Amino acid sequence: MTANTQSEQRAAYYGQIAQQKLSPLWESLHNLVPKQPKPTAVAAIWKYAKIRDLVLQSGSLISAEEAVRRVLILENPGLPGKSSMTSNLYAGLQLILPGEIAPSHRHTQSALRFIVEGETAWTAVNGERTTMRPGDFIITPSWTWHDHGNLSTEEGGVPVVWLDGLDIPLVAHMDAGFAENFPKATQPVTRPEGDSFARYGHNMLPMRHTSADPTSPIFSYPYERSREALDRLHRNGEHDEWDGVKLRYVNPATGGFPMPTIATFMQFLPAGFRGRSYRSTDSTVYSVVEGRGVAHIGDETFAFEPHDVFVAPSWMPVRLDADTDAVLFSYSDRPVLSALNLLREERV
Ligand code: 1HN
Repeated sequence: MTANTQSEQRAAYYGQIAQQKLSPLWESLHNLVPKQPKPTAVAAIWKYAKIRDLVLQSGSLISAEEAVRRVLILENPGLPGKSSMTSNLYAGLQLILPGEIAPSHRHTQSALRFIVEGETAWTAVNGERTTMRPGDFIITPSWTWHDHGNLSTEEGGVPVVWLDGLDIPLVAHMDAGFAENFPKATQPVTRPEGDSFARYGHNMLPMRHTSADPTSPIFSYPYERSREALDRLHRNGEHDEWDGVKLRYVNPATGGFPMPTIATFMQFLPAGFRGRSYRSTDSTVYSVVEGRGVAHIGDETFAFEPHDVFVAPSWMPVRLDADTDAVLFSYSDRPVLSALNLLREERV
């Protein structure tokens, strides 16, 4: 039998079996069971200096009310049309102008806000509002009402931009998305600002707290506190050759990750740091808070500065260099990999 007739016979056979909703495993086995992860997402960077004006321009094209959420999605070039940053995670830059409200709704997707610029916006969850300040990491737990606003111009409002991180692709893959709108634009405020931080933000828990909620009861992790911890550890001589000084955010009631699907981290790299290479099966999105440096991800090299966002997909070697003292926030799908016993790490 010639190669040609064989491939014709197979093609005809594949046509026949397709009519019975069948497909030949031997044609796809190598792709289905790769020797190591082959992420479709690629390493990429979004330079804030190039996109800031475009984000602000969206403010004159559509109101927050009409848009519901006025966001430019950071779409991974390897996942066109998928509104995704990685296979499991979403990232977007949201703009809210003075006087605007982003109306209250809830959904099963978990969200984080990492504030990029502006100090006059608030977000509300569970009847509590918190002011959003640059570098703060704020949680919107799954299925909680949430609305955002920006103080009016009379109070000195400025445009506020933050990075949204959600588990949208993961929840879509699980077919577990539910959403609904609150009957009014904003939810009632029932607790004073700072209430959840007083209860949960001081290495203490309310006396009769028993919940093992996988989502942290801390609503906002202020930058001031995280920065101070990194600074103190650096001055104490803490220095990891891969990470510099790196801390993970926790749910104080469980010691676990702050959200069931998303882990978050903050790290300090001293000026002159030349990090060693590591890789992991979680995919990580970085947001630069302070300083300048270079991220080497796979075969790519990205110079970074404050407010840039870059992504390291699963199993790509990552190496970080800092030209000045630098602070990086990052989030990943580590809790999911970990829970499913799929987390692998390699420090070279
Ligand atoms: C969402 O609810 C927000 O509440 C931001 O600010 C981004 C992206 C997709 C789906 C829901 C928000 C979102 C989102």
